[in-house]
Amino acid sequence: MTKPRALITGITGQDGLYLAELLLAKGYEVHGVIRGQNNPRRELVEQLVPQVHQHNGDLTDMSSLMRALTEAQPDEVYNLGAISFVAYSWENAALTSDVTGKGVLTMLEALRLHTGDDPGRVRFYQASSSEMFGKVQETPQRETTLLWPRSPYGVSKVFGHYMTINYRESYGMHASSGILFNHESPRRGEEFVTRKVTKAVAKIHLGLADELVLGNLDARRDWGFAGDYVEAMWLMLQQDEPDDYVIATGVSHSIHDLVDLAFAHIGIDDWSRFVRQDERFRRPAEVDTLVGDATKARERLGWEPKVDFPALVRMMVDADVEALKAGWK
Ligand code: NAP
Ligand code: F7E
Repeated sequence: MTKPRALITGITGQDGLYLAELLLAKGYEVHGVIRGQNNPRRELVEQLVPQVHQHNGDLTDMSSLMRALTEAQPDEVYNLGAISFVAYSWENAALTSDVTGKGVLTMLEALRLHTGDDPGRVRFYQASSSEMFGKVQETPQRETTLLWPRSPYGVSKVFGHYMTINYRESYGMHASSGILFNHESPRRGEEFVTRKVTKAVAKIHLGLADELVLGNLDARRDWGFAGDYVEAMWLMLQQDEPDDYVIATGVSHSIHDLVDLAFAHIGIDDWSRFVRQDERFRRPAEVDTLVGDATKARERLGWEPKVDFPALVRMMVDADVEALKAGWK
């Protein structure tokens, strides 16, 4: 029997690596698009998922995507590539729009040309985001909640989200969009708040640092584990009909709660002497609070998160302590 084939953009990122592992375990032949002439994260892919077939490509370069599709001949395409750091998106709004927004159109158009007169033969997943809800118009947020993005990143994701819906409706593509709330792991980039906190706490625990500098401690997020969330991506593409799904835990916590849990795990209850706030880490427009309603995903996909927030924070602190002890970073 021939193996199903998947092509992943953003394979060097947190989700790309977990998704590649999941698909390989399910017996897929996995292909990944990697950008840049000497991308240091290429090694990570070689280390963690050496079976992945690598293709050079960039979301801003349609011919590179067409070439990757021709070489990989995928049954499923997962579009995870993006400039994904919200704070950075204000500093590089045009670049973020080109990659995170227009890059989705470029990928969809490459796929439409690739599939010719049978547009439904390759299934497509778009990595949409809870950042699209921004200044929330309803709580909890669900698939039908009005979108009100608050950053160039959020606006770009809205463009990609509606383009995905438009290609589904215009051309009959099997294109689904996962509106994923924040999901984290020991592989999370160090610029994001969870990993910034767990790495600093691990350093403080080992006597390698004595300060953690943060921005807004009052913002609230619905945080889940990335390993659980990539399963939902795969489930969406196994449905007969394409659709859009919110993926979330339904529980929200503040940055303050995150810091509490991380320090408690190393035995520190009063962390005030270690934590300083700095305006530098505040955003021009904040998304104050997010919490998702994943009822549709639970009912139609049978998806549920397995790791809760306290367990996730402990997992991340432990992984950072172990990595620091082993001298990895
Ligand atoms: P991530 O770790 O930041 O990974 C982003 C990936 O996109 C990296 O592989 C990066 O490659 C790639 N990329 C950047 N610019 C590119 C370009 N011009 N062409 C092709 N690829 C490019 O993000 P993540 O957390 O895994 O998230 C995966 C996707 O889900 C992203 O689209 C993100 O916006 C979205 N999302 C994430 C969350 C979350 O909480 N994690 C929630 C909702 C939605 P390099 O390694 O070369 O930079
Ligand atoms: O910020 C606050 C910050 O950068 C979370 C991306 O994956 O999830 C992510 O976007 C909150 C914000 O993630 C610091 O102001 C306080 O309120 O970890 P973050 P994000 O902006 O929610 C969504 C769903 C995505 O789609 C994105 O791609 O934490 N915060 N102090 C801080 N944030 C950071 N990064 N650093 C701080 O020092």
